[in-house]
Amino acid sequence: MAVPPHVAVVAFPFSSHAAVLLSFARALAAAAPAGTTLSFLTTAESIAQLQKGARLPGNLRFVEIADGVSSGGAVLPPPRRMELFLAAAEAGGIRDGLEAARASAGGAAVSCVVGDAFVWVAADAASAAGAPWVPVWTAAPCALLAHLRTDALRQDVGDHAASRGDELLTAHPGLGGYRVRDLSDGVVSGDFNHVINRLLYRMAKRLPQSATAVALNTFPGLDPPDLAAALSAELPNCLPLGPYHLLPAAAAAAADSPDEAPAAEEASDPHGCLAWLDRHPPRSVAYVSFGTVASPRQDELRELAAGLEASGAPFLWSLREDAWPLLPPGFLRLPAGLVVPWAPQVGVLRHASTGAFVTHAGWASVLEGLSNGVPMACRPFFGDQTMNARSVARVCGFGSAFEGPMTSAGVAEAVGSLLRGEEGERMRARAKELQAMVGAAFRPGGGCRENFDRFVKIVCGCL
Ligand code: U2F
Repeated sequence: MAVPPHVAVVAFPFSSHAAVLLSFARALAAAAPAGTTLSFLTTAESIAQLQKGARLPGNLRFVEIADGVSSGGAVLPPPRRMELFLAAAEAGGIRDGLEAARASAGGAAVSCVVGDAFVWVAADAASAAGAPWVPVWTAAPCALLAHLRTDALRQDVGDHAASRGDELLTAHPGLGGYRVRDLSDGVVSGDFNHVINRLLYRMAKRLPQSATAVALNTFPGLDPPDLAAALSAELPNCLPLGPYHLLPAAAAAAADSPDEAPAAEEASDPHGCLAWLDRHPPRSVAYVSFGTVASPRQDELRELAAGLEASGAPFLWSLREDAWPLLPPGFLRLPAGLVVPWAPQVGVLRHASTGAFVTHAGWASVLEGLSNGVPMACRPFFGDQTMNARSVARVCGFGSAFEGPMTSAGVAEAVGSLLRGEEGERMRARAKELQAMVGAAFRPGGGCRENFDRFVKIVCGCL
């Protein structure tokens, strides 16, 4: 009798990455053949965070891996903690994790290593264990292509990133809709030695050599055809099967395991965001969030606050509590607004009252907005967010983007336009069109469903 698969899923335990990958792993757990074991490898701190969410399915377990931090690490800045984690992972942390996974699965060796592409060092551990490596890319395909093409882009742009900022990258197939200035940090400009930029550069070298397949957080039809073609030319088995946040419910429904579907759908709402939205008319509310890392400086926060007030629209703002004292006096008591430290974002974007999204253009947020047909105004801060904002505003056309810091007039104008303007109506129509494409891609026989089935077969050794 064939040995059942044992799939290790390796997380990048920072920002929203681990939560996204866990949701991906839940979907795999629901779709994998009976008897499959899944081990989710992440650090102790990340396990503690993730355990606050819904319970794990029976065939999925956490396995702790080293964070590389000696005592007192909690006070280290995130880039330093990332460096330590990656060094530990490369020095045997993933290999030891695979061994711990084997031990906790009654001796069943890991048969496949799936994982966040950021932790590309898992490719070596997988190879040492004789298992394929199947990375999951959580950000946008355009950013991945830019990383894969970094050497060519650097050669083209040279030291002229600033003076050539407005030039379109028409010489680079798939990137012709983006300007030099839109490229992610560390591709042709920025600090090439920043831990994330070094990681992405090395990752891009390894993906084409070592990946068996690559999961992409997109759906057929979202990206320009030449972008999809350029990625497929560089990477084996590129599988667009996102938005990832929709996978657990889709996989549970396909597997007919009703107890998994609610866990994937419901997020707790301790601050009453959904009840507050219930009290507003359809498409009247602007929802504001800048994800898990970005935080505007005080002057910009105040501009944003003034702009929201001036827009006259009701607003729901997810803002970390440590930033509340930076808001203008009395702002937290405005009757038009609700400021909360955390919102059940997917539920908020799905709510009929939400009409506009002011976002940092983190890729998960962009997909959550578009899959609910909500147009958005993007204020990118770092990393891939500038490319994502360009995708939203120009390449795909379902929103607008601030060029630089927000001003109160700019915010009032952007929010007013999204909620009431003709231009906003056009962007909403495009967002709805894309929402319908997502719906079709996730129906039986749809592109994402088929690609996810293929992904599961590759990972579980059935292909
Ligand atoms: C990094 O992104 P972030 O974590 O900053 O942002 P997103 O990719 O948009 O993910 C944020 C997630 O947090 C959730 C939200 C998203 O799933 O629904 N969330 C929530 O549930 N409630 C809240 O109040 C606020 C957020 C990075 F910074 C980006 O540049 C990358 O694009 C991204 C993907 O790699 O990772």
